[in-house]
Amino acid sequence: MALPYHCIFCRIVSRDVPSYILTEDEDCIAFMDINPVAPGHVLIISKHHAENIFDIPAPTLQRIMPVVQRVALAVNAVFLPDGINLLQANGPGAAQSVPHFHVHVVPRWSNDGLGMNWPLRPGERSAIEANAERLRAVLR
Ligand code: DGP
Repeated sequence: MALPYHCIFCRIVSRDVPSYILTEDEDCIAFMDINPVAPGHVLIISKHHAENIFDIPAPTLQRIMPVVQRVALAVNAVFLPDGINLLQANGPGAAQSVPHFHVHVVPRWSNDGLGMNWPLRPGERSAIEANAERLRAVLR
């Protein structure tokens, strides 16, 4: 498959752009994020150019997730964070800045000030139920 030349992550896959690669296999590459929000912030990207969760083939995703787990275990062992967030953005409304499928492994420390946490507020039951019904209709 021809790689979109304009895609920065495809250029990392083809080694036209250097990166701090940690591990790779047939389906994915894990490398250090160039704009880390914390020490040990890693990206796992598909080698295949899929834009996001909507178009990555499910079998590819299935093979990538164990690599995400391996990287998370390594980040946990090396940086000893208080926790780890996996983050995977889809579309501009979700602040996806690189339209090539990737998963962030972000080590977290209590009170690290990262704006990824939200307060737990109970939702309105009738709205939750109505939304569940709309989704079940699509998932059926
Ligand atoms: P997102 O905004 O969720 O699409 O995340 C894209 C991430 O990719 C962002 O944290 C910065 C990182 N990034 C962008 N360009 C490069 C690059 O050329 N090299 C590396 N290592 N990371 C990059």
